[in-house]
Amino acid sequence: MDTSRTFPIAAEPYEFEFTPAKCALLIIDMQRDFLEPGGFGEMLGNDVSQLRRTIGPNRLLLAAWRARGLAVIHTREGHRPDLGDLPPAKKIRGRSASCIGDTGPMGRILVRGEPGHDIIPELYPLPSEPVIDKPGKGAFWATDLHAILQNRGITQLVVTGVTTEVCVNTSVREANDRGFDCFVPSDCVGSYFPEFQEMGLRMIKAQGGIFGWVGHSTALLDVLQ
Ligand code: C5J
Repeated sequence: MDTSRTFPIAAEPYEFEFTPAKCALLIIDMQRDFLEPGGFGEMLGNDVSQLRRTIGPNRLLLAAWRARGLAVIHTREGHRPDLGDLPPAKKIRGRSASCIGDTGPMGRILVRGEPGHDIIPELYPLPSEPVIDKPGKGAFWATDLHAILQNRGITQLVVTGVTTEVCVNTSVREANDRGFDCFVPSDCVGSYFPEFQEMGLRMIKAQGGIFGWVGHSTALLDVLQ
């Protein structure tokens, strides 16, 4: 397969011109605290099965990307152990009994180096795959992601992960403003809330693809396999 070729991929609002050699798989925040039973997300009362259904499709996509030697980048949301990068507004938001930095079911909540902050074993990064530690919802803010993508000649992103309406949407919008074309496979992104899953995807593809394209992972796999 010639990865520098362009393949039209079925998508909304219209086909996505997929050029594998120029396209990174950006997997957002598939962290134990968000996805695993007994983690912080479930402790807050969320139904983690809504996120866990994305693990299988992400595994297939990740395997196909790796098999073709294409760029894979992972992100994790979290903060320095000294919490020096945690805005006070983010810490107190929600008036929850447990907040970022406190001890949760899988170590200190959203703190780098803690078990709950790490990526789920099913999608664990290879040593060659950059892991972007981000203090915010967007993958570009206060990170070196843009430089890494530019240095590899990446112009397109397939964005997967959780949650659809928060970190996936924020990262797609940041990427779009920086000139990247983003394709979001609907089966590889998840929200705790079905209505936000639907609206999060509709917002991306609305108005002629105002932030990007939405499709299904099988359309990418058909090209890569
Ligand atoms: C992510 C969040 N990853 N919902 N974080 O979406 O706080």
